Amino acid sequence: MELWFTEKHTDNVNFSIKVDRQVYSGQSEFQRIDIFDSLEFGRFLTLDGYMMLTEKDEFIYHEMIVHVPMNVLPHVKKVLVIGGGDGGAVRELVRYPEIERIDLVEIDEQVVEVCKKYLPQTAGKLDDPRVSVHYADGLKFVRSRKEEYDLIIVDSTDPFGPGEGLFTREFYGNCFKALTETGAMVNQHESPFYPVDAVAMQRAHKRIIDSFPISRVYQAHIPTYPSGHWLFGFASKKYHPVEDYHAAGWSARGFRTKYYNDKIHVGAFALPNYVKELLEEM
Ligand code: AAT
Repeated sequence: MELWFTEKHTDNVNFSIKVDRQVYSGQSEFQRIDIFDSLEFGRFLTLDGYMMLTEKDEFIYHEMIVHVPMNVLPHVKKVLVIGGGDGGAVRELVRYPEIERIDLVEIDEQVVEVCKKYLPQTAGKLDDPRVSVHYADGLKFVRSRKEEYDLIIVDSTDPFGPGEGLFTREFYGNCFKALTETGAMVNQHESPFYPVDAVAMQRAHKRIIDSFPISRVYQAHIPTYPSGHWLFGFASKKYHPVEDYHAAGWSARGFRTKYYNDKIHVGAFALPNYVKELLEEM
C-alpha cells in the first residue's frame, strides 16, 4: 500500500510526495498541523494541507530570507521574526554574534511545540538565550512597536487563514514604524508563476511599494513550493539590497551555507522579464 501527500497547486495541477509514514496530526486553535516522513524530502510539515517546509529543501528558504538582509544592513542588533514557528529563520539568525535579541512572534503555540519535538533540524535554536518567543498575531504585535527593530522578517503562511493580515497595507505600514531609521523588512513574497499565486504576489508588492522608499524583489528555487519558483521582498528605509551589499563582509565571516553565496546575493535580484512585467503592471 502506498500513501501520498497531495497539495493542489492550481485547479489543474497537483504536487504529490510519497509518504513513508505519518508522524503527527493535530488540530490547533488556528489550523490543522501534520508531519510526515518521506524518502525523497525527509520529514515535512504541512499546515491546513499546505507545505511549509521539508528537511531536504528548507535550507534554501531560510538562508535566503536571513542572509540576504543580514549582509546588507550594518549593525543589526534587534530582529523581529513574524511567523516562522518552525525555527528555521531563527537558526540562521543566531549564527550572527552581533544580534543581541530576536523576538519571534508566532500565532500558534502548537506549531512551535510540534516542531521542537519532531523537527529539531529547524527548531533546534529556539532556546538560544537571545530568542524570546511570543504567541501572538503578528498583525497586532507590530501595532504598538516604534523604531525598535533593525530587521523584520515576515516568515508567514500564504495570504489566507491566519496569515491573511500579514499581507495588508496596515501591517506593512506598522512594520515601517517598528523599524529603526536604517531598518528593513524582508517577506516571503509568494510565487510569480501560477496566476492564482501571482495575483497575491502583485497585490502584496503594490502595498509594500507604497509603504517603503526602497523595495526590491528577489528569487530562489524551492522545489516543494508551488511551481518551485519563489520570491522574497526586500523593503528598506535606507539601504539598497545590491548597491549596499558588501561581499567582503560576507566572506570574512566564513559561514558555511548550502545555497546562499556572494554571487547568489546579487544574482537573486535579477528577475525574469515576465516577473518584472508582473511587478511593473501594478
Ligand atoms: N519557515 C517556513 C514556514 C512557514 S510557516 C509560517 C508560520 O506563520 C506558521 O507557523 C503560522 O502559524 C505562522 N503564522 C500565520 N499567521 C500568523 C500571524 N498572523 N501571526 C504570527 N504568525 C502567523 C512559512 C511557509 C511559507 C509557505 C509558502 N507557500
